[in-house]
Amino acid sequence: MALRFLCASGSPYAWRVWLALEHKGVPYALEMLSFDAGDLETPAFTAINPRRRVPAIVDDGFALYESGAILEYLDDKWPREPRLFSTDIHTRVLQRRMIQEADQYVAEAMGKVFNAVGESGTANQIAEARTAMAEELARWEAAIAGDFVAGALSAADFTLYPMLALVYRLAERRAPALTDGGLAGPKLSAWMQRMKALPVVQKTWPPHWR
Ligand SMILES: N[C@@H](CCC(=O)N[C@@H](CS)C(=O)NCC(=O)O)C(=O)O
Repeated sequence: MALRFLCASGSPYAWRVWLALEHKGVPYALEMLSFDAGDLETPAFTAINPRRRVPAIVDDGFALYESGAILEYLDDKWPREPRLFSTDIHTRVLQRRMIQEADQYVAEAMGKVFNAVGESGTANQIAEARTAMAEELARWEAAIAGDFVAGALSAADFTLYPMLALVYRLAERRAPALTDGGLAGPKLSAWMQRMKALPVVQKTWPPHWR
């Protein structure tokens, strides 16, 4: 039976797993859930993830949530190429570090963006969110050395890209001031273009963004 992938359109955490599944060519059955329809509140879903969040997978009866853990599981269970994590220890640990940095620091700045573009968001909050995100992205700008964030295309790229794509989409639709004057530097902007052009990214583009 194909692995069940429980996803929701636009979730950067779910998109990370979707990219990983496609990249590795793992057969999966996509179950697109709806936040608005209450799909994450059903007993069937909470039995899989009591935290009521996407993504989650069920592989041969084994249920797993938390996108970072799911990526590790996919690479361990299907260790063939292409890999999500490098076989070189130093590159691999850099990829893991970057994932932790994205989940902590980029996510924190992303939360500020979310609050700022919400119903009760103010111009001041938008300016503060922009500063926080720009400061964070400057670190990534300094860190990028090649075509991808750490070595070959990896779990680290699949983690960071959906977060930044979401920030840019929110800016475009709700608060252009967020990206005024350019939020990302030239290397990170070029990386975003490279990521967007990848067939896996095009294939998994959030359905409601199309
Ligand atoms: N740390 C979790 C975060 C997952 C998460 O926050 N998912 C959000 C969507 S982006 C969610 O399902 N939220 C539930 C809701 O909004 O009702 C992971 O990496 O999987």
